[in-house]
Amino acid sequence: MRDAVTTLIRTYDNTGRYLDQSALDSIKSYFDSGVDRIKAATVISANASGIVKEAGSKLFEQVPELIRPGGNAYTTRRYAACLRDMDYYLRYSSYALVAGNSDVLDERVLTGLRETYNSLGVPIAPTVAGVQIMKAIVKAKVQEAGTDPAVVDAPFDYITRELSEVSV
Ligand SMILES: CCC1=C(C)/C(=C/C2=NC(=C\c3[nH]c(/C=C4\NC(=O)[C@H](C)[C@H]4CC)c(C)c3CCC(=O)O)/C(CCC(=O)O)=C2C)NC1=O
Repeated sequence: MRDAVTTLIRTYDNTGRYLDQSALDSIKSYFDSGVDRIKAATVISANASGIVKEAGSKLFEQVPELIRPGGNAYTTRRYAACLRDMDYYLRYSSYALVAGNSDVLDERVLTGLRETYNSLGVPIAPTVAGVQIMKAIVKAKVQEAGTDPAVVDAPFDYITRELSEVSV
């Protein structure tokens, strides 16, 4: 599991190069955005269960067939599994925010996920919609807390891109 700095150092060390201007700029931007990313992670940690609950309600409002007979989140067990998955995406996004890097998402969340979802008939499009709804809720809360919400995008968009790619 790597963060922005270790990833960069590894890349440069693999080819025996000193850090160049582009590397140093990207490390600087990692430190410059650090306070905002940590504040955003703090907002997530403090509101996690509320964020998941609200995002779930919004998702099932938008795609009500998910929780009707025949829907993938129908039955208490599958409904709970769906919210638990949303909670995974939120928690690991908060780790990725702090790390300034999506490596933890690849390593702990996304590997093999599409295959699992496909074999269980978990629909990707509404899952991705749920991730984007969580992003919007987190951004609103981060903004309310007086922090630049732009830092929030990266991990949620990464999950969205990686999941959508393989679904088709
Ligand atoms: C930390 C990394 C990690 C992830 C990401 C993860 C996901 C994950 N979600 C699963 C199931 C599931 N995931 C969902 C999710 C949904 N169904 C819907 O209709 C919605 C669109 C969506 C919620 C937004 C559902 C309903 C199941 C249960 C499916 C079933 O058993 O039939 C399963 C199968 C095993 C199980 O039920 O626990 C896994 C492995 N597990 C992990 O360890």
